[in-house]
Amino acid sequence: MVATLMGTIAPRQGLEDALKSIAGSPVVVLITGHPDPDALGSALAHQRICQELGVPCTIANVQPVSHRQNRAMVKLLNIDMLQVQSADDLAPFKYLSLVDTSTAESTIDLPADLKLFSVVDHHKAAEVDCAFVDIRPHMGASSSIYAEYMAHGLAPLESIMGASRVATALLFGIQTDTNDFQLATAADFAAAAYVRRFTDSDVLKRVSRRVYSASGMTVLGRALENMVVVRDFAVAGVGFVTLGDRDAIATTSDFILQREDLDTVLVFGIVEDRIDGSLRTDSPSVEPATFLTTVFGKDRSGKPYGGGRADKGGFQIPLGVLAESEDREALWNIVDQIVRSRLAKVVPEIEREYERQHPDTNGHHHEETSSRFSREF
Ligand SMILES: [Mn+2]
Repeated sequence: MVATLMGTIAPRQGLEDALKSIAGSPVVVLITGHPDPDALGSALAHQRICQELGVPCTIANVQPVSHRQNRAMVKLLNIDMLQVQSADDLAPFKYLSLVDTSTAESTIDLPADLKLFSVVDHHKAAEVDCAFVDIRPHMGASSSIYAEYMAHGLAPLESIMGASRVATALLFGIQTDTNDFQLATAADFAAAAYVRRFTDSDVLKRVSRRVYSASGMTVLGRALENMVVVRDFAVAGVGFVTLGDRDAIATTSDFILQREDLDTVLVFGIVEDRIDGSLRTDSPSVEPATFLTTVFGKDRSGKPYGGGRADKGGFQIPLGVLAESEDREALWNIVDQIVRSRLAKVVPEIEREYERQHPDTNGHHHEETSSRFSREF
């Protein structure tokens, strides 16, 4: 309880007081982006604390749970979420609580009378103004912060019904955001140790197991087939990928990086109306954000296409009106060629290697590849 040293109240007490002051008013925890384990764990804990204090709380999301493991977590822990399509769906709520972020979902307009009530996060943020704010960038996970509230007596896991659901979600959140505890601080370990006693080991084991879906393996297969290697760098285009499989691009990149002679891997495909890609690197000299900006530049508003905090090394480039093209084969060929020529700025040998490794570029191998893409979608 660091804050007490400064003469202010402990965060746990601050949240309790703030929630007591709105007892009976409906709160929504609207998850920003694709729900991940840390956001889900924090949201469940927030909901449980609200219930304890007589505040009705609903967890909601706009964007789908896109990662297979996260879908398993939602299913195995019975996490009930309101799928929000438009501002109307949020009309029943008076207050908005944000977890694991300090910015609300931007893909929908929030109702004007939905009031920001609380922010609990571990990402650095600009000043936030609402009834309760606890932003601690030194913590490895927002789930660690919520676990700490509970350890300090706010809806303690010892006393609440269904503690194992909340505890398991929190542990999974901490585990995921700290990269299996490699990045965990002493406070994260303390939080994890507290929740660990209440977790459901069977669920944890089932959720943590890394499994490739059939479609994920298809994406991986395409990447291995189309991969071009220049020294320790590899690039692989995977064609069209459905929104539900977009995480396969990142897992494919992770997989290829395991090849011993490679230290930087870029995998890209077309997801809906954009190029969606993932850069993974072990190289001490490659900084993903710089690499991506050098290769792809910035958008019109001056923002880089990649380097978002949610997915380090992930990038998205809108295709604009090109996305409307009905000739998917032609569209893919254009995208594939553009990415390669952009990469040539950083890896000049890429074009030559591509020709060498794909000698049939304008011939039948190419058509075969393309027709496989179009057959699938
Ligand atoms: Mn987080």
